Amino acid sequence: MSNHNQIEIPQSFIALYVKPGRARPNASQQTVIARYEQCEDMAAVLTEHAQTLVFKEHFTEAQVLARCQAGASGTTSQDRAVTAHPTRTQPLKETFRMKLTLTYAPVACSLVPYILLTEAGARFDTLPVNLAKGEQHGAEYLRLNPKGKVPALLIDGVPLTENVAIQIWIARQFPEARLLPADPLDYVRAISVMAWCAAGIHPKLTQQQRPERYCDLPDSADSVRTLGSHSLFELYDIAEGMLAGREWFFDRFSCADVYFYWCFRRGSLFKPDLSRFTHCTAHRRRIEQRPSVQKLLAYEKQVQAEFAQAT
Ligand SMILES: N[C@@H](CCC(=O)N[C@@H](CS)C(=O)NCC(=O)O)C(=O)O
Repeated sequence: MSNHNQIEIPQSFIALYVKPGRARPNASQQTVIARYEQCEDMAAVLTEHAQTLVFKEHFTEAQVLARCQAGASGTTSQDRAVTAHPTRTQPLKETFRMKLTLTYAPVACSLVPYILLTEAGARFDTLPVNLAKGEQHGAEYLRLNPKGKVPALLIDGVPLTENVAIQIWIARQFPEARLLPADPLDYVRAISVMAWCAAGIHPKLTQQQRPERYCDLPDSADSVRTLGSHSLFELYDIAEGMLAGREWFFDRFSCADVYFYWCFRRGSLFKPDLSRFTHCTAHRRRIEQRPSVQKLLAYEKQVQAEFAQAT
């Protein structure tokens, strides 16, 4: 179908007016053309809006589409308002129906996504994993994460692994929580800190916890730990410099703060003397005042108690 101005109406649009078993549209040509033009106008407005969200507000394409979909299918005026006038202050969680499940173990680095999801106001479940019992190596868990590690974030049942990737996903999925810096250079610098936590600091913590994975010579555990703690302290020295005179690693609280918080807290649980790291300690105190972290700490205790009871 085409109108007098040579606008081509796609067959897929015309098909919307053709009832099952009928060959012809149940509306006049004029009506279909008018509706199509209206849709084109709306699409132009939405496209401009979507481009602003993607390029200026750093929303992902999936978020923009989810908002459009929520607006098209939603019945509440609030949902419609979100679609018509998206702003960064509107809670995205209303428009997101995806089911999130975090595999979680007390004290482990899975506390990072736990805190970030809480900061984002996301609704999520946890799947507690008892690492001491080796549940991470069981067939059931390996089906979720063949690497046998926490965290894994199940997004509508599909697992996402690796802490850095999970954190970036959360930050992008819940942009209104501003969990990564908006400035492009600071954004990648924050990822640089997170990658350093994952690839630089984390292995030194594992060296304290599991020295036998580093050297299987008899009676070597203590020297493996001592060697590891020297390099761990060198890394804390670097963080100490980064945090000097600052509240957070970047202009505001971000994923980098939460990940380093875990790195520092986990190290402290081996009971070394950390008194020289005054900035890292102050950073830890600051972060522990946040409601999200308080919630995590209470939850950690609860799971620890449940695990203790189960043994
Ligand atoms: N590269 C992974 C490492 C995760 C990891 O090592 N998790 C530890 C807890 S902090 C774990 O699950 N350990 C169990 C094991 O190694 O058996 C990530 O960054 O997510």
